Amino acid sequence: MTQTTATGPAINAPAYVKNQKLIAWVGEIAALVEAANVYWCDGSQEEYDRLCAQLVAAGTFRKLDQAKRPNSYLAWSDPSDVARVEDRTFICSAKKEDAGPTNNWMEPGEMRALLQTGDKALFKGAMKGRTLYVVPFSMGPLGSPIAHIGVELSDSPYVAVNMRIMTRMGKAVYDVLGADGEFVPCVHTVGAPLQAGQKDVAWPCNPTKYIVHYPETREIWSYGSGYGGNALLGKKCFALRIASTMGRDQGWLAEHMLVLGVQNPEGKKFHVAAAFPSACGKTNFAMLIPPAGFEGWKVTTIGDDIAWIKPGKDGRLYAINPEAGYFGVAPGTNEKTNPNCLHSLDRDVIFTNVALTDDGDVWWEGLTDTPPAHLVDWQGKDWTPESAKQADGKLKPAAHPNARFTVAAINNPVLDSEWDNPAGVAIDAFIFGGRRSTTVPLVTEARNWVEGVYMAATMGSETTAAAAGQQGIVRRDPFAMLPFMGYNMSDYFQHWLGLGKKLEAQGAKLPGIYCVNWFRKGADGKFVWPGYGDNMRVLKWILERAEGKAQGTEHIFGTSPRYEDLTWTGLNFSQDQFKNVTSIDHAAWTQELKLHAELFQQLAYHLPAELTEVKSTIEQKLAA
Ligand code: SAT
Ligand code: MN
Repeated sequence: MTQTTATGPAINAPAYVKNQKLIAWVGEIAALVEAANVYWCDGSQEEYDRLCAQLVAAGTFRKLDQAKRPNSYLAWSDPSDVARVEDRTFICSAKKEDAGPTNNWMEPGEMRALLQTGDKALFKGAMKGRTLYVVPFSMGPLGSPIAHIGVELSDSPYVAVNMRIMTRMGKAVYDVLGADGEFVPCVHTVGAPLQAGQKDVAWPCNPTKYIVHYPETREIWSYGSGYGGNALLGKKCFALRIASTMGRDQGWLAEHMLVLGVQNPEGKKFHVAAAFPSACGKTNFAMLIPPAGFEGWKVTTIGDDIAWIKPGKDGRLYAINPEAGYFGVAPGTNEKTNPNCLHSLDRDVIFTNVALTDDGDVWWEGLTDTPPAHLVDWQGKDWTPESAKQADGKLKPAAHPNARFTVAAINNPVLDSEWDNPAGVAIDAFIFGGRRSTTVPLVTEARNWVEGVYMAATMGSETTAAAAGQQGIVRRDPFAMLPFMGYNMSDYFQHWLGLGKKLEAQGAKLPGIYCVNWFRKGADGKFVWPGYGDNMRVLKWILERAEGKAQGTEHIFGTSPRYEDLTWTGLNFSQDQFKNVTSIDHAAWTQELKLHAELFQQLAYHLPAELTEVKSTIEQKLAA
């Protein structure tokens, strides 16, 4: 079938695409962006290989050594396009209050003028000289009642191949979509039109960037960036920002959570969903290897970043991982910190912004204790330990701190057998964790759902390289959702409270809520808690609590284990060190509560009264 539009290229929709709304929309966008041609992705291996070869020819990809790293590629981005751009991310709801004080907002008509309809609208002619790729994808197992479909139109073949790894992408999506199925339309351009005869660059992008969401019409428009969550629109844009609004309307949750399975030595299986801000080790936790002394325990991965959670008929909460791959942080990943992850990366990987070794393989900070004698860094420059030495004696990183790998979930040696189950897995516990060098203890159990929601709502974290901007300052990051909330944060708190109340009224036993902090530092500035596999000690306590087995001690805002309540086999960790990571300093908490008050002031509009009540109770206990 050949369709043409007044101004656009031939659409040439394949015969298996039956959805007229989709075809019409592709025609409309192709005309707007003046794409040179339209290519419909089928998601096949042949297509993947062909697009990767095309990216190699264009200089975007370098094929890594076939023996060392089979079927793997390395991309280096433009140095200005290395992370999510939170200050360029917009929630364009009709009313400003519905985006809330934590989001950038613009009136939808005004934004549309800027992007689509105005004289100088950014998307007008944005794909000149480029191919528009039609990328159909399912977030969640194809046809699952929890899954949803999206279609991304992008002028980036890098996006097309990454989407094939990160989502269920390809032809089969059209079978689910049928003639009149619903999909979330996602439009993406790198914002670098090519004039006739103009030579392309390896990583086209634009200094002007817009990551835009229209929650009411469930649309995503992304301009100017080719990197990660800015461009792979199924991930943060759809699976969190748009999906969170769908969840609010339909009674479910879209969360920035990993999901893991844990089997105890008796063979009993549990499922845990855990929220941490970006680049706080979610992938490590999701692939944890229990330490010595935990024989018979087994941790398996359902997801490493995002969970969609729906109440089941039995009143329990069921989670799926809407993604099909991992877009994880490479630096710091090694044989000790995360061997499962390292082995996931043995083959079939797209690396972005790591360093290249002389033998055609990859390297990043932390992969080995001693760096190779020579590398080509992520900016394509020669790198040696001598030439990289900076004034402070530290080495200039060869890989960007936010360098990433894209790899299919099926590469994970500890992938959970239920990871693809359309029904999802029943959650036994929720964990929330920030990166805090002081104040917040190793682990605390909330005494009830409302106090758990309070803990999650007031979570703080020191910022990381996952977002452009200053690093290491503490910011409040409610539910680790601050950069990913699609609507008003206080309404979201209410949604959590309301869901809990509804399920409790049905007689359901809600999952326990826990707050953890792996990142307390000692006087020497070093982390006190060993983290990684040893987090199993905390996880075991949490699961035993959930079963009503383990003991703890109640304090001002919850229950924490005493030294004797954790299993210490195989680890030398003194009572003093334990005190260091669990002590609750009244002065620090008085200060912390002031910060909670500041947050609540910011979120005052629609802030649930239950949360202010929890805060007062903690304040009274602190004062007593
Ligand atoms: O949004 S990205 O996927 O680029 C990175 C992150 O914040 O996890
Ligand atoms: Mn994330």
